[in-house]
Amino acid sequence: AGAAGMLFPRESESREVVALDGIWRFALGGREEVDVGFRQRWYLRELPKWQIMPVPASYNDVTTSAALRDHVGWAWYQREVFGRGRWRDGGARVFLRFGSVHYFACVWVNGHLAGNHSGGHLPFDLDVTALLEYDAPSLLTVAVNNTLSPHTIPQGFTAYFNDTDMYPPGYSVNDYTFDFFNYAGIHRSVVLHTVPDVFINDITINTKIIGETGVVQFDVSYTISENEVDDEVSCKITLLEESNKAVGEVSLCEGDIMIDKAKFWWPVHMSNSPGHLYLFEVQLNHGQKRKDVYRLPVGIRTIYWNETTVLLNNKPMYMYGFGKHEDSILRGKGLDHTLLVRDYSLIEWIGANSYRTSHYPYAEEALNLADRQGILIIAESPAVNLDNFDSVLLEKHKSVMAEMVNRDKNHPCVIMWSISNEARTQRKEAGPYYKSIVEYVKSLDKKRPVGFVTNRNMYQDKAAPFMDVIGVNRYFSWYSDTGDLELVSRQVEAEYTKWHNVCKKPIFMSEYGADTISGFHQLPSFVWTEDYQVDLLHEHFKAFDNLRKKGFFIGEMVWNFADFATKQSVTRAQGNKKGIFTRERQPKHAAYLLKTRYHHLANEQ
Ligand code: BDP
Repeated sequence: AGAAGMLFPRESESREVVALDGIWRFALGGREEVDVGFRQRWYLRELPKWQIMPVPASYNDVTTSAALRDHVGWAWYQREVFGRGRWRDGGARVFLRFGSVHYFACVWVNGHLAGNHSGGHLPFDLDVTALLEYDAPSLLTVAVNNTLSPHTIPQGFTAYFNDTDMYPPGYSVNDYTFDFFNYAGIHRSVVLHTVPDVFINDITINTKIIGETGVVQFDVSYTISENEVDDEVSCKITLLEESNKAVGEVSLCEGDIMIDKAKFWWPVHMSNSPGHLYLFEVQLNHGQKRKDVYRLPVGIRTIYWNETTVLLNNKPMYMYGFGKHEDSILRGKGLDHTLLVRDYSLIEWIGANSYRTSHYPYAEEALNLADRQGILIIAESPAVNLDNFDSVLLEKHKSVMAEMVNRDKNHPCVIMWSISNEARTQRKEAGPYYKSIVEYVKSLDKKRPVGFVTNRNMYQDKAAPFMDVIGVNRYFSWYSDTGDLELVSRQVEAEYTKWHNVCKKPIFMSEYGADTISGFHQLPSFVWTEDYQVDLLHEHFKAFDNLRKKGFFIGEMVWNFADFATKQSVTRAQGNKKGIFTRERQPKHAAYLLKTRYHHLANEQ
């Protein structure tokens, strides 16, 4: 697994990509570790008693069945795929790539196990060259399991109920403490893609700015088959303007390209042509023969940080944006291009410059768009609400961070890594755990600050000392001092000032907000009404303006961009309603207030 590296599948002269999105066959399995589907070997033939299911999508909300929505355990997907004879004839290697399957996936091609992957939100690639039929259909079967445990990321637990007067024998629930619905299924696109026998398997880009010169440092790695000779491999690198004009060319697999009078990558509002990208083209040759071509959009920008600021192209940046979710009606966490474009259009409308991929890595399609639109992204790992820390979890967490950094390292939009959200970091074990994970992430990427988001106390947080940047979530006048809006600005200012004084790091408010049911109104404002959300935001803004003058406060991110689904609970009204937009992506009243503020901040840039 993973032999093709984590390069986003792109077509080229040497690469083909075949989309497998569409309607698949689907059948529910059970909760046992060794499922009926394994025992009866469902991967050998057509699934018994199947129904239809769209891919990509969470399976939960597609049909009218509560059993399907609330299913815990195995679910089986299946379809035919078609290997072209020309792939085999040309000696290509064929990979099957899943953008994300939540949570655990087992994949078979023509009855043979192609591989496993554990962890949603991140892609995996399986070499199926030897398993496929060519110029004939092949049977592709995927078993998915959404059961969470203390060693999955995010964590969950199974609670057993032994009172047989009240519960049926063996009754148990798989539960979790994080605040969004544990949607499951094949969440992102699936493709078959080919690479030639000698192929580019990874590219690492770092950029520097020296005066008006942009420097693109690159490192291309490649794979050759055992019987080929390594020293016959060479790279030809061309850096192109969008117009296709070459601005630099070198024949090295590792080195620098200098661009005089370069156009740098800027976020929105800091330049009139934000999101400027060049195209980094790699041609891999073996002897005299061109083998592989891959084109990667790159942006030239720098990030530096100190105890008070994060500098983008040497200018202090201020983030005004959102915590978000991948969430929508019917498709749950399934990738949806319409939703993606709508969300980016709303971000532009409201004048935000940033968001955090709370609480897991988002689809690469979202990052590709953010690169172009100049949106700043805090890339967060799926480690939300970690509750206990042990060495097994640490290893799992590290491997998730590696998958995420590997996937996202070349995106200019990604300006920071967030290791986790609201972990129980007051625990003693959190100290060594976070020290180790921060060191590890820094060994993978030295060019971005490493941070996390906490809701703990600044004196008790054992992870905070290891961070470059700290996001703090607080719900003043919502979860604490409910209804006492007059306390908000004092509390925000006091709290965030104290955080900086104790930790000596740049601090931002990563979450604040109020549940608001669209259409509820009351004056004077009252909890759950649109009026209350407006007032609560307004009170926060006063504190933000004061904090900004103190020189360590680097951002405000309201919770949440839009309403989103949660598990059923009496504290949630058909999901979390803290959205500035409804789940249908229409504005609540507060959207207009936020628009005024964000446009004002934009004009200051
Ligand atoms: C914070 C969490 C976020 C929740 C939010 C809330 O980080 O996931 O949705 O609170 O309660 O604790 O709305």
